[in-house]
Amino acid sequence: MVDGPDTANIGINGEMTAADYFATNPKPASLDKQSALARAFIEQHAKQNRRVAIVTSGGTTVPLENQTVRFIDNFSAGTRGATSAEYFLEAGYAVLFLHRHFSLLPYSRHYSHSTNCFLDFMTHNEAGAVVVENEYQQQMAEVLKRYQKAKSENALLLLPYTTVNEYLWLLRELAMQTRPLGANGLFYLAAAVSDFFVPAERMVEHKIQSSEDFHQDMDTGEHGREPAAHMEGKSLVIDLDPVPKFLKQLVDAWAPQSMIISFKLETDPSLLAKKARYALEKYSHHLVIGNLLNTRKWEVLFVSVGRGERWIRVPAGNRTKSVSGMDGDVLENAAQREPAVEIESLIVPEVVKMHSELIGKGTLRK
Ligand code: 9Z3
Repeated sequence: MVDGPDTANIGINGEMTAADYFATNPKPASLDKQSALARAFIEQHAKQNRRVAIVTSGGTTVPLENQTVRFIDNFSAGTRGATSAEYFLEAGYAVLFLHRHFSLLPYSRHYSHSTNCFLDFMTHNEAGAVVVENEYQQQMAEVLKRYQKAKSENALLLLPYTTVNEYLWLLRELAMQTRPLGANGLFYLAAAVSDFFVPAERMVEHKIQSSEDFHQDMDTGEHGREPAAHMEGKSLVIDLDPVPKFLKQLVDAWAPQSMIISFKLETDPSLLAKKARYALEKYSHHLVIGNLLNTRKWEVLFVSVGRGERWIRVPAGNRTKSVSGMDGDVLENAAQREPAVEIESLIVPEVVKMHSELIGKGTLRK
């Protein structure tokens, strides 16, 4: 174990601790550069006494090979994080946006992965110059104005990650830099983080061969543990380790002065409240926002110590919006239906209110 803030995490039942994790999984090559960018960003906003939201967004990958051909991924597109980031900026926060590479980004999200490709928003004018179609002028002008304001104030810093290892190193690094913000720092952990991973010591170097004629030897490595992925006959067998629980470290050691909000994702409605409550008790942070995969754009459950449990819902009458397809048809597929009101426009002001209350009461540790 290394000395420092991680030593508070004692492994139980032989589970890997956060300290062990960082001692045995390699620091990403991009970390120092990202860390320097974050430090300058935090310094600037700490000087201005501005609140800063550290928003995490999008899924994390779990590579199966060091020279990665195959990896495990999850569904998250980064909608929650990118949308929330815009509302935090609107509420006067600066936003450190820790996101999965190529997932949705604040502002550009309106045009990047949408039903229409960005080229569908464009046309030629009479002089042949490329311009925005008339029907999109107003909406695009509004988004552009907000985007340019954020840019001119240097209020949005985008830091990408891809693997769960990059995510964890980056989160820890940023968290430990938030001290100068004091109670003005807020963590909004919307990323869909892998629960299982391949530790470095169990990762094979080369592409796993599917053909029986080319099967590699099972290299047990210096720790004597078998590779996490290998072929057995014609089957690929994958045996993943649990990702150590980092929330406790974040709350107790890395950023104890910040407001911390985690998300809890479930698919079984009967488990959601129970699991959200459990997380709040276990990690003793400020707020758990529970959501179900299928209804996450319409309703979320706030669970906090001070305010108990309450649902935040898109109001009836704003539950659906027709989405135009490329051919102008209204899409009937429910999966492509969107609420007319973004639920993040309801979530973020509530979170901001709670943050103000915590700052006001002086309950955030310094
Ligand atoms: C969430 O629950 C997010 O709201 C979603 C957003 C990932 C559902 P999209 O990106 O989806 O808008 O498509 N994030 C947290 C998921 C998570 O990994 N939570 C951990 C858990 O449930 C706790 S930190 O155990």
